[in-house]
Amino acid sequence: DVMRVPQPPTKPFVGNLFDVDTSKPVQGLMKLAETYGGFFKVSIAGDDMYIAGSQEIVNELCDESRFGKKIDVTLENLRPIVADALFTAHDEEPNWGKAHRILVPAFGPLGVRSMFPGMRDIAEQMMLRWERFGSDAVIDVPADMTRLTLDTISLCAFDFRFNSFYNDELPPFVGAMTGALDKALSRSLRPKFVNALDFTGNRKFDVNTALLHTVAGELIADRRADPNSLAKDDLLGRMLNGRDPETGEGLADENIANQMVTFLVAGHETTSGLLSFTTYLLLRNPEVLDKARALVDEVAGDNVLQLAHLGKLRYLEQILMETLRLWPTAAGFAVAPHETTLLAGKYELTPEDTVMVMSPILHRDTTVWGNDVEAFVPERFDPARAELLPPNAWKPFGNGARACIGRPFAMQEAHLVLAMMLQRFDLALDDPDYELSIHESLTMKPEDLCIRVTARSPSA
Ligand code: MNH
Repeated sequence: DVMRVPQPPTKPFVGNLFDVDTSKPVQGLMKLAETYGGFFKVSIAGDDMYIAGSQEIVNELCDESRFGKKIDVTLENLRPIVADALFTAHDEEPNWGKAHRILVPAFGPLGVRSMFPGMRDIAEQMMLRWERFGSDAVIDVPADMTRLTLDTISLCAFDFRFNSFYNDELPPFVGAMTGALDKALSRSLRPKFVNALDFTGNRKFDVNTALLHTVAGELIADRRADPNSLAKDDLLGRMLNGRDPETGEGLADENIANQMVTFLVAGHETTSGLLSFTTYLLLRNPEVLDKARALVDEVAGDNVLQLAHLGKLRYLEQILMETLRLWPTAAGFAVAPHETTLLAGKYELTPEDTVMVMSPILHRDTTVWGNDVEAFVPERFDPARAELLPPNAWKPFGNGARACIGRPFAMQEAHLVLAMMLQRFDLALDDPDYELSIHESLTMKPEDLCIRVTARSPSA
């Protein structure tokens, strides 16, 4: 029998808008889940959507024979910026398959290992800066982590240096990217007619978007102008030279530019949020920090960190996984059924519906994780213990064919940076009474998280 999906009482015109703080929608939905459970419906700015957060429901939604990625309002509003690039493409758009097949090897284990020197180069810049400024300096963690991840993805993917650690002002490209993203996001939370009337904002959005494509286009043109540089086999090189094994076709320059902007957008805020939350959680859980640091000392001493060290630092990876359980920086992904179907045998869903899988809710399902869901316990991901988790209980990187292609990249980068931080510094909160507050945009990150660092042994 078809049943009605639980929904908070709605108000005329605004639906559930007031149940959900529009500046912090994810945290609002986490709160609603405490009352309405693992599957409920909300209506925001005239759009209905379903919120899924129990492992049982999410497990069903992860069955790709019945459900697939939905281009929801948020993704739709990103399409004027990046069109049919990987993140925003519909499954059936030809450029998705083409780019996916060309890029999967580049993001695979071998491809990502070859990026290790670039990752260490940028991480070293941040460590040196922290050492030189010393323990009097207050470090804005999310700000420095964003410099780090932006510089890392652009160096590793396009051999381009933003040099964010050498400039106080972020480059115009970054301003244009943030501006365009913020506008796209605010469009998702407001009715269409309000958006249509924002002439100044819309004009600025177009200017910002044009700048992103000009910069990407120039990087492409520079490569094409010189055969040696065209032969590089970084991500940009693979996009310029690679052929899709299925169709034999390459990617058009316009699509390559869309992919470049996508990597910068998808590749930096998420990983910087991860490193920021990790820093916060370690400072709040000193016994975990001590255990991790003892391991780094044992494995690497004060040697320059190598790829081989990371393989022996599994516990640090568990710390990152547990951080992504509590604060998955990309908090959700949207799915819809291929055909009208009954979810859990009782809730009717059609292909026009949008179901948001909300991982911060899923990752707090007490039937999976026990009653201490708020506790930071990296031992949950000890291989023997993690094996016992039910399927699709941990989804910070999305699902199936449309899951995050950058996962190995992000994990290797975060793993390395975490190891270097532990190896080289004593860390402390600038304000010992700091209370976690979370800023939401396309991703989540801790707000006003400031630390001080002291070098453990003076470097030569
Ligand atoms: Mn990433 C898709 C989370 C780092 C590039 N990413 C996704 C999805 C999630 C996600 C969730 C699925 C979205 C959806 O179904 O709508 N990504 C993360 C997290 C991190 C991350 C939590 C870091 C931590 N992502 C990165 C990095 C890159 C990247 C780094 C690039 C270098 N992500 C992508 C791309 C997609 C994606 C591209 C779209 C893949 C596809 O649909 O083919």
